Amino acid sequence: MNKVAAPGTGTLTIVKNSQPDDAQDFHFTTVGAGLSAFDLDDDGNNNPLTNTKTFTNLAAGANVTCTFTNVR
Ligand SMILES: [Ca+2]
Ligand SMILES: [Ca+2]
Repeated sequence: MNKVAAPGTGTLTIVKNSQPDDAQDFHFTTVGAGLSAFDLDDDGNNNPLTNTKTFTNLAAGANVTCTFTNVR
């Protein structure tokens, strides 16, 4: 089944690129319809976390905010 985004929607991708790569987890909080909190790390593998998060079908023109906290 093909999924086609509804007209007038957008996609947001957040990429965490730590220097150097590290297993540190970064917790992101969000403000905006269609978003929810998530965690990323950048240790070079996907287990269990990836370094990217994508939200789709976001309303056009909506303001969104993503904030991360470094707990180290
Ligand atoms: Ca990196
Ligand atoms: Ca990882």
